[in-house]
Amino acid sequence: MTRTSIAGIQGRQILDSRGRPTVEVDVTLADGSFGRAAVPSGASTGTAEAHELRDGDPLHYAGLGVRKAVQNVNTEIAAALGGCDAGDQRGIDDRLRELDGTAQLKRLGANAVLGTSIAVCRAAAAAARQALHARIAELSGTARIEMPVPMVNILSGGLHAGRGMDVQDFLAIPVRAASIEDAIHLVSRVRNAAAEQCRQLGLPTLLADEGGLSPGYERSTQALELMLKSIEAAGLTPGQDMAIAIDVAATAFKAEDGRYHLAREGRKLDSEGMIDMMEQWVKDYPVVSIEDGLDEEDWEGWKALSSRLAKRVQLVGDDLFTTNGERLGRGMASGVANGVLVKVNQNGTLSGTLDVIAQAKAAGYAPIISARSGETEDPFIADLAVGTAVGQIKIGSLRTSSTVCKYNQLLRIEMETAAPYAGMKALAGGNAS
Ligand code: 2PG
Ligand code: MG
Repeated sequence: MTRTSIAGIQGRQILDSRGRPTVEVDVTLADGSFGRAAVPSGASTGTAEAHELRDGDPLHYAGLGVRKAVQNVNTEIAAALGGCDAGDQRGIDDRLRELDGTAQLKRLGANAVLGTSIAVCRAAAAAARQALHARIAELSGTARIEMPVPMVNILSGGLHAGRGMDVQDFLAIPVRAASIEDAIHLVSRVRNAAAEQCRQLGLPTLLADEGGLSPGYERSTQALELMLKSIEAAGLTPGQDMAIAIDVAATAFKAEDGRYHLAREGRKLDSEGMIDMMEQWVKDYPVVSIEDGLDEEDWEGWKALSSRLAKRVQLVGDDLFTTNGERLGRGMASGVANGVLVKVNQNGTLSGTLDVIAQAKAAGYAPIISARSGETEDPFIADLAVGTAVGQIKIGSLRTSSTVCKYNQLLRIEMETAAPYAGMKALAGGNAS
């Protein structure tokens, strides 16, 4: 036993921002140091994601309970990791994977495994009297930390807003901010202007899952027009001060017939048609980043999309890559995309997530740390984005405490470290200026 040996692990079931059960884990070390972590959960999920273990008991939270995952933390995981050195994050994460024994962490549950992995990291940071971002910088070999450029949800559709719009998210990127503090302030003006536009147009102003607005437009160009108007109404210049990102989340509307069903718009498009539509967005609007423009298994379509647009915009794989090194490697080998969304719970462990970030950076792909649409008050990803210096983060809108707690953590870190704002050079696809 040393000072940083794991002395206790305790899991519990808590609720996420959608009121659904999720896993929280506490880790205590021999010297009394403590770490706690809560696990997020997606709605538009990729098939290759690590497995979220749910009870399936219809009488308990309609089958969404995570009591089995919690039990796995409190029994098998606690027994296997008791006495292990929390300072050896890689060793802990390897042990967790080995104990589970399946590629997608199906047996113990990725929620049980990830909660433990992150709580261990926090406890180790506490033992070393280190800030969490500093601990992560050490684990990832980051020489110079940076404050990430936020990609902030303004308008939502898809599975985050009752399919009110076909496309899932329209986001704002503060292109010309001087700091994260400045960036958040500028986006706040846009978010408020968008709400005011909706009010004036008689559109709903109730919040979607990530705190964005859901105007329920039939066509994506209507949403893009609203984005432009909101940026202008905020006193900013579209493209110069504030650019636009889109998460199409196309996997959610690719149908059995192989076509993309834009139900609200009343159109069915093949991959080529989707690519034409995206190209038009880029021509007509200051769109600098497009995520999941095509389905997670439409590799041929992705190749065509990438050869058409990768030099002009950032093309991000979310469902496509699912923070999975093999899938990212396949994309790299075939020239697919130039950016990768990084979600800790898609991967399942902190070390595995850091590996994917390193793999992306080595190949010139832009990693973007991302929250899920079901979040908790755990601000871990703020420290992760700073500590790995990926340069970009996608959190959600500037509403609700599960989202705002991450922005607030970024504000604290900026004040404490005076780390420079990454700026537009962080984006892939010829956006650097
Ligand atoms: C996404 C995320 C966050 P979810 O698609 O990128 O917006 O959503 O967590 O539902 O997968
Ligand atoms: Mg996405």
